[in-house]
Amino acid sequence: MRIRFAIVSLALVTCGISAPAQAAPAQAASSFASVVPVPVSAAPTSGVTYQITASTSVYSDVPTTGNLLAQQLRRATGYPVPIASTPPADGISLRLTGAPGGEEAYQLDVTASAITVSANQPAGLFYGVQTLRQLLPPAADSPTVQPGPWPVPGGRIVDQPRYAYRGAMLDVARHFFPVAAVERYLDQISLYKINVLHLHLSDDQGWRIVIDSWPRLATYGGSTAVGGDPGGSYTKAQYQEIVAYAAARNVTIIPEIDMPGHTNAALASYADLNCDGVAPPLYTGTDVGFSSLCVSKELTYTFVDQVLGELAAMTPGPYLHLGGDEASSTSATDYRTFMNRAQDLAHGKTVIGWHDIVNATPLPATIAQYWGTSTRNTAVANAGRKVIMSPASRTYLDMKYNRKTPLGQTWAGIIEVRDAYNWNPATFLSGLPASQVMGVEAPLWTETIRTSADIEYMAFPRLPAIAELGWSPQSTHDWTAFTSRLAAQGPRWHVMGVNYYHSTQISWPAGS
Ligand code: IFG
Repeated sequence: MRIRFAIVSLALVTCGISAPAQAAPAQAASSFASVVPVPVSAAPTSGVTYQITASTSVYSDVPTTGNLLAQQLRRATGYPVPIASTPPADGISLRLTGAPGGEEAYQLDVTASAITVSANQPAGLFYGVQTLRQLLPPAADSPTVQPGPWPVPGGRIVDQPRYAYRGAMLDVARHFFPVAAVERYLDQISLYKINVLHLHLSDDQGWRIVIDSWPRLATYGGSTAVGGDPGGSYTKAQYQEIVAYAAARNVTIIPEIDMPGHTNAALASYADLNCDGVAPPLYTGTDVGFSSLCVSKELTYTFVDQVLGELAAMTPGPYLHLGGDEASSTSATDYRTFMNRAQDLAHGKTVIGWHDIVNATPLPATIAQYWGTSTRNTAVANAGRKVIMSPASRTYLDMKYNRKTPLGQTWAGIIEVRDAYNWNPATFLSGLPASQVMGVEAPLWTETIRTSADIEYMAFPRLPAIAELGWSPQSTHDWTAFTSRLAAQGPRWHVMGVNYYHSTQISWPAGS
């Protein structure tokens, strides 16, 4: 439709007739039925609407969250939206006065005269605001001033998450993404109540974080990328900026240094790290499983200890991810020896490993991240530990949507939106007790992904599907209902400039 319109416009313009201005998408009024992830309970009050106006102010018991909301509203409405020093009778109040549930629970009340978000902890307040954002017209997410009106439908929402761990992973090793691109992704995933961003910081093709005691890791190991594309790495200050930006959006950063495999960038940077003392060349291909740290050298453990020490010191979150996947060039015995020692070098952090780690002797608190394609893996099911569910056949955002998708891979299957949505994290892995499922995570590997537009094309609309599986009760799981909630996100993504894939499984509103 849009292409035909463009051609007609071009024809009109070339013969001197000015084309009619393209109508902006009509102010798609949002409703309680369009919130993703779907809330535990949502009771609209028919006929009641709160209007955000030039006199609307914001009060917040948590200044960061109040400021984020006020800044967004100022940007889109052009109204002053001042920060009030006490809860305004006719404005928006974010209060730590309690809500049914835990630290991420919230209650949102919208009446004709005021909006109140109440929660037990700052996290819940942030999530109540994300829901409020989705009740506003999509234009409220515009980076530039839009005409109103700015109605918020009246009613009450009481909500809390199913799982505490609701993650996205970005592989910044195969291709490097600057701070601004990571922050853009943080803006997008936190709107859907994702609370973890796992950064895959090292691999065969690149090392992406400065380590003072091993400087060549970043300067040399970070100098390239897949296909010889530009490299890059984060200074410690830049990493801290990402951590702070994430924290303001209630996202915990989990850094991953993959080991003992996926280590060519480190081995290329320091000859002494190699068993034979010879540094391999930098690698810009996309093979996996060909590299291994030298398990028999004591220097290897000094390296791991110092790298993890510096990483832990700049990571306020409770987790370090040690990778452990695809160690095809490490013998089973060496793998056990190495992973068992590496887990003791996590400097007080809880270790997460790809589920291959169950082949070593994981510490009791060590968490396994399941990335298999199968619903059967007895070693993981019987491991007696917390599991993060990232089945590649459902959650790997680098899988193509269909055979024609220009980006991505197909080894774990073709994943359309319905495939990403239609599974249950609690029962996917047969034999795994539901109580051991800690949550879900959607990894985006970047062998074929180079830009924010590429990230968005692969992550949207499938990441919101994973976000709903992580947040909403299993009882609300319904593909048909989800498709209409997801369709309502299209106009918002259009306004935000999110380069999303217009899946043919969804009836996207015109102009979105
Ligand atoms: N598997 C590898 C990743 C990446 C991926 C691409 C894991 C845990 C294939 N390991 O997934 O490094 O190459 O889809």
